[in-house]
Amino acid sequence: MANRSKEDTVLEAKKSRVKPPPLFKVMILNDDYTPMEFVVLVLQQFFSMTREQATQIMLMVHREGMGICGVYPRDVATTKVEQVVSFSRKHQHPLQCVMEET
Ligand code: TYC
Repeated sequence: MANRSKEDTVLEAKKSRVKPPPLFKVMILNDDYTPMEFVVLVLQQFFSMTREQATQIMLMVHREGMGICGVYPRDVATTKVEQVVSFSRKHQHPLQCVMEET
């Protein structure tokens, strides 16, 4: 090996033994009390949606009962849920936000 040229070396692909990190869906749930405008604001503020996207998702959740706001690694999803719940309680709205592994 000491005097073998670099061109003779074959690099074989090695199977990775690590799984990709799990991803989590962050979802909001419908309720009868949180104002539609507040939900639109939350989606714009915490999920970087345009007003149009946020309005579409809010109306979908209003009709269907729940909807996905985004998909993230565990720590990011956890932070989103905490931010939405804390902001909603601060404004005295019961909006629920949960996460679930994909
Ligand atoms: N259903 C609420 C209303 O009629 C609006 C709403 C939409 C609340 C989506 C929560 O996740 C929600 N004011």
